[in-house]
Amino acid sequence: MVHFSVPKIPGSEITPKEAYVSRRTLLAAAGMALGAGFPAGGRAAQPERARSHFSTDEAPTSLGDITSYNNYYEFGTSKSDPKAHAGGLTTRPWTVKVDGLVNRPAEYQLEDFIKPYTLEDRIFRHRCVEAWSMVIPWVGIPLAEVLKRADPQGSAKFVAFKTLVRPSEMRGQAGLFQTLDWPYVEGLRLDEAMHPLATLAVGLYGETLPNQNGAPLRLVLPWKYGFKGIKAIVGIRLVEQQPPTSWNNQAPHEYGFYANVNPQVDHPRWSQATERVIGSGFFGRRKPTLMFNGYGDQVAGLYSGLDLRASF
Ligand SMILES: Nc1nc2c(c(=O)[nH]1)N[C@H]1C(S)=C(S)[C@@H](COP(=O)(O)O)O[C@H]1N2
Ligand SMILES: [Mo]
Repeated sequence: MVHFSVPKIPGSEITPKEAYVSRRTLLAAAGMALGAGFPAGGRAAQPERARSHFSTDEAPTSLGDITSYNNYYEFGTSKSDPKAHAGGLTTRPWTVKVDGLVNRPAEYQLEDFIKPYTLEDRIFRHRCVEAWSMVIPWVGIPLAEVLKRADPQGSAKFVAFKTLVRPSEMRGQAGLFQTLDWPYVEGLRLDEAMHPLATLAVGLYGETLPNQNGAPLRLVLPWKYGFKGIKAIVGIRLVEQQPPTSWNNQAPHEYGFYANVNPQVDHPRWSQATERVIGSGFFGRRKPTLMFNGYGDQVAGLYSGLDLRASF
């Protein structure tokens, strides 16, 4: 069953044939494992997914733009580097470790990690701190489900995430010019991480995630700036203290821990009042940026009593 209509993208446009096939296989495996929702006779390549009611009705940005204009410093600092260089990253087998202050720590193979959950189409606005935006049709699961399975202990107050370190396949980690310290790390307060909008994505446009978008597993937080959406996750750890985060480490006066989208608090180099809509022509249409990227009705309650100017 098709739950929303997006143009069907020929695989040849995005990736070599083999990668395309393995993408479909991953999503199919997830659907198979769920059992439910498969038409008799099983069109295995298209497992049924639920459409999240959080999804926006705005038209998604084209697959071409979503996959060719990225930040992913493990592969270089320019927007074209991820598409040019992330293709060589080996994403299978892939191990995800969930540990720290939990009663059920575990190390999973990716397939087992996502198997218990129904994949959802989650079409979210995406706002980068560099003042550009997209609308991205992710396929993912709520982060909260994964945290509940781990059974956090009472002392757990934050969640820390880390990206793979593999300089042999990530040229930015082996580079002459130090950009960030590796691994890329991110973090959330536990209540933010438990919010139903917080998503672990494994797919895009109904197919397995392209490498440049963070395959095989990445975080999506639509009310926060894009840099919180850590890619190629290998570790999720429940901790007591606020964990360090990559861009905050690099330039604390420019990038805060919270990084909630806020048109009233400018970044020192970019006004956050408006955003350039990617894919809207050469000069790019600008539109006003919304508080919490338009997700205020859902998330504002997480921050009542917090000074959003001081805790940016
Ligand atoms: N590991 C890792 N994750 C990362 C980054 C990075 O450099 N390394 N860049 C971030 C930034 S700044 C943005 S805007 C998004 C961009 O990718 P996307 O369009 O696929 O979300 O990825 C985020 N996740
Ligand atoms: Mo970003």
